Amino acid sequence: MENREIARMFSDIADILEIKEDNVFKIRAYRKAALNLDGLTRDLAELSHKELLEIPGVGADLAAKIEEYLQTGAMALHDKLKEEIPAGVFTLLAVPDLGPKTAKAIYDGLQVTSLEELERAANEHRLIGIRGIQQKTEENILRGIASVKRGRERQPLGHMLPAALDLVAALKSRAPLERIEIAGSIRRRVDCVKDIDIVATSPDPERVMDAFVNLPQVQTITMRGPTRASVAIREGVQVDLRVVEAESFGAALAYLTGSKPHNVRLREMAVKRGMKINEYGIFRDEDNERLGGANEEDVYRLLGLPFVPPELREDRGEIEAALAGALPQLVTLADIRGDLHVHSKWSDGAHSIAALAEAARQRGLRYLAVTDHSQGLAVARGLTAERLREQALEIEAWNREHKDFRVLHGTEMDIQNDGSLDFPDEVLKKLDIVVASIHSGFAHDRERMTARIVAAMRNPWVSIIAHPTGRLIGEREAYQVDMEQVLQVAGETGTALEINCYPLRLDLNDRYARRAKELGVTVAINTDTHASLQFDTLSYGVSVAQRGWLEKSDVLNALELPELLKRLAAKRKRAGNP
Ligand code: DGT
Ligand code: CA
Ligand code: ZN
Repeated sequence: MENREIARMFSDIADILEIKEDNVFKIRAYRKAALNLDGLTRDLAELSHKELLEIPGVGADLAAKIEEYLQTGAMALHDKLKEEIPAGVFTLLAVPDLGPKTAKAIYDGLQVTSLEELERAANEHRLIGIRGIQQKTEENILRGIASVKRGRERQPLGHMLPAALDLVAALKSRAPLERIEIAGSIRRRVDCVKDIDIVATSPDPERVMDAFVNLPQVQTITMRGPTRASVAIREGVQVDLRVVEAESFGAALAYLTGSKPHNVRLREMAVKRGMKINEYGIFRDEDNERLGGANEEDVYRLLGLPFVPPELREDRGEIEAALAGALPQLVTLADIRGDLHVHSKWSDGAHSIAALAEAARQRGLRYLAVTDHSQGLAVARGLTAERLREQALEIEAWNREHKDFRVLHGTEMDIQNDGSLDFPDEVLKKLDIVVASIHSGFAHDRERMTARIVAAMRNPWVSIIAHPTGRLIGEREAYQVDMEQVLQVAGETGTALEINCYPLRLDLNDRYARRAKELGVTVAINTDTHASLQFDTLSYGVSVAQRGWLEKSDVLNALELPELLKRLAAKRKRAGNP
């Protein structure tokens, strides 16, 4: 997949253009395209020219640049611009919240060219005064440096899972394999992972090793043995492959899937029962007799446990639940009936309402809510109340023609900087659903941020809070917010909270999703689609829900349409609105 590289190049171009004070619209287009390429679940090389143009932010000009890179492996504009800016500036740009102009100013003023030097300068308060930097900014920069250092070691699941699947497919086509599985944190669907762990069986491990280290994705070979090898693919991502005996496959898979704390618990249980579990199998202590290990189920069965889904293996109570026969019936992708956060051409989406509905129906969904941005969000061409009324007519007309699928009319209403909502109740009450979210004022303190969200939830017409913490994995930390209070008020007011499926958001994360369930808060798993390809990201949101122990009944958009409509009406009724 070239998606990541091209996204990075676009983001570089945007940064340099910003330093050069070029056209703001051009800069914005590159940034938007970069973000959307990053979140794409399909390989850019597989997309037609027409499909490229459907990616938000990608017009003819940027599509040509993508094609140029796919054909030649280079992008002339990127290379030319990059020569104009000292490399040290790019190192600094990796720090979240450090804008291009500030990075350039720090570089020019202090000759700082590495993160370590930047950290020292910030600790010695030498940044204060540069382009208006104050102590608070300096603290933010230090936090940013810490997150980059962590980030160097970890990558979003949205990048790593496709990369891992890509490797497995390539290996399957080049070597004789019997079984092959991705293990480690990727199999557990952790949102941010360190490396790729793969386990396989083969009649000819040597040939598998050969094929593996010679894969086109491989950049360096770290280690190569007869049944085990480690390589680095692009961006230094480490990949470990082990070929094991068929009789050990299940035990090796369980061992390598982890998590480590989960495995420790399993081994302790085994010891108590006179057994030993390791990556080769499950053995009886007294005579070392092999009891199982070919299949992962053996491990759990021999411990007297039901199979524990990988998403739960974190030692967060799953062993106790398994022992008590109380593991959750996790929600699955097939349970999802609709999508309640979708953008059309009316604001900043790529597709018409009809096209979105058709794409959603083809994926087996039965309804979707069109929730274009509200007027306050000018950059996303937010809708005024007047435009919203026009949109209602189009949706009504569409629904009259189609009986097997329902388009709900909604809005993604901006929670403004001062905490007020972008539409008055008279506008909101005409809609089927209201999604509210924060798109500005990320720097407010915890109290103010929490108050903004709480106020939105107390409005009887607000159905869902979208991407409640605002994080972008690897790019932007969550804003300061008291999530416990947000979750409590969501429960009190009957407001749903979203798990946003966009792979760099996954917001709520797994822990907040679990807390939501504990508090009886309903969760909506929404794609925030801006182009119909993005419906494919639903699986990422479902994974987060699974890691949060959510069951079908915890998920708003797992409801059939009539029940959904009743549920949406319930909050309004509670507040005395018919
Ligand atoms: P990460 O950090 O995202 O790669 O997370 P994991 O869970 O994939 O961790 P990793 O790659 O270090 O190891 C893969 C699995 O192998 C891990 O989940 C459990 C197992 N494992 C690794 N090292 C140890 C160990 O020292 N003891 C035990 N019991 N298991 C280990
Ligand atoms: Ca791993
Ligand atoms: Zn949205």
